[in-house]
Amino acid sequence: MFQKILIANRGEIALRVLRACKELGIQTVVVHSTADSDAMHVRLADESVCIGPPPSRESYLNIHQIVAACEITGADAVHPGYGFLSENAKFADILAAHNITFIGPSGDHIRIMGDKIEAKRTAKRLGIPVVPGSDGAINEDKEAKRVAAEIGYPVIIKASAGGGGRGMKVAHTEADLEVALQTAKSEAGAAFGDDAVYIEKYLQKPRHIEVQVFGDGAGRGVHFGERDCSLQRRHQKVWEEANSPALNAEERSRIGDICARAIADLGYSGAGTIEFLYENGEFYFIEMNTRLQVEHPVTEAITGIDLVHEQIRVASGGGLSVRQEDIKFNGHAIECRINAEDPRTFTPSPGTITHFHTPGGLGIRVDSGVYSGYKIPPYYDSLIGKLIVHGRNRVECMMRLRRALDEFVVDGIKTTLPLFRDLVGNPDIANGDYDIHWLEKYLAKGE
Ligand code: MV4
Repeated sequence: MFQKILIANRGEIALRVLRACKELGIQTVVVHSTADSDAMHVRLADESVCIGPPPSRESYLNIHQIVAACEITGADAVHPGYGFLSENAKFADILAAHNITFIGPSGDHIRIMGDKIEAKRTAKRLGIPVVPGSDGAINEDKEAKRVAAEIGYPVIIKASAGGGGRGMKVAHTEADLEVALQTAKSEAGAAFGDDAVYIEKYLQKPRHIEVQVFGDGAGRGVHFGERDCSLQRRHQKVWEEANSPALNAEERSRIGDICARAIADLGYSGAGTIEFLYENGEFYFIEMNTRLQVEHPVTEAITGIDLVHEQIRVASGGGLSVRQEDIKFNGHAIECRINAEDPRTFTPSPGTITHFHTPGGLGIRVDSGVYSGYKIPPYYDSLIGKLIVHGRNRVECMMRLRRALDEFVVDGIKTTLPLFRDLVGNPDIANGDYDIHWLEKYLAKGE
């Protein structure tokens, strides 16, 4: 087991990882920018190293500073959290070259999944169902027209270096295709320095369902069920739940088993998420994330398994603590992302939190690094906390969520709490009847 882990992140996820380290008796080091000196995780860590000024590029993304902090403190592993360097293959490789363990998959696995064309090719080879479309990159209008005619319109053109919704163009008819292809290519070239694009059938009303997987790096793979992350705005998830209200147990274990087998065959190590669009009873792979995700607590709630403990165990060579048959799904969980934003426009609202009171009681978890009197710096994302509620079934979970939202107090700044208070009273949400466009339509109506 590791002696000392360096946490290369900030905010609620830095605290989340710190808690797991403490439970496992592992010493902790956090690195932070000058804007985060007052952060809770900095206070709670055994050691902290200030690695630079507020801009992420000069601190949380500064590989040399982080490696230096490992050397100075004698950390033997790094947990990257999510965002920042968590899916940076070069970072994983550099740590390996310094004999420091990256708590995550190999640089090569990160690289494969970062290239969305290669990721899709790999998924297909491993028996994962993918969205119909081109087999590789598309360069010529003629090629694009041939593929589009074959799969049928509408089609979507995506950047291979994109992901997470960046660099996509929809073509509804052949007349739209040339412009869509050229725009997609030039935008991809400008944004990512790589203009490779591919084509897929455009699914019009899918849900976003993702499967939590884990590999031990030695040929074993398991799945921890799925999360439904359809409720989003501009590709920012707002509300996530497990299980998906759209799936039955048979569909869950069918797609889960396919994913677990694929992860085993790939020799993948650590936590991963295989993302699907789900429409008319079919799953279509779109991307794989090679990190722990923001919404992992809903999976922890329904499985009772600490996924950060598992990440640390696997990275240290101790293997997974569970076999597939040990993983049972119990009840229902919902996560609300509490952002320091206007609840309607989502404009960031940094500033001082004058009063912070979190709900409690059975089935309630709040992951947050903020406290009364804390000043939210304006340099980073606006997530200030996550409310995760568990119940024996979805109805109980929703009742408990409504009560927890009533108890939650965040004064001094605007937050997304009022949006969630509206959503828990909405009949579509109560019925679990929503797709990836539901929230944006709801917000546009201004209900
Ligand atoms: C799609 C799609 C429809 N059809 N692909 C957006 C994020 C990126 N991970 C993939 N995305 C989409 N890919 C096909 N073939 C619609 C989306 C999409 C979306 C996906 C998941 C969650 C929210 C979304 C919002 C808009 C579009």
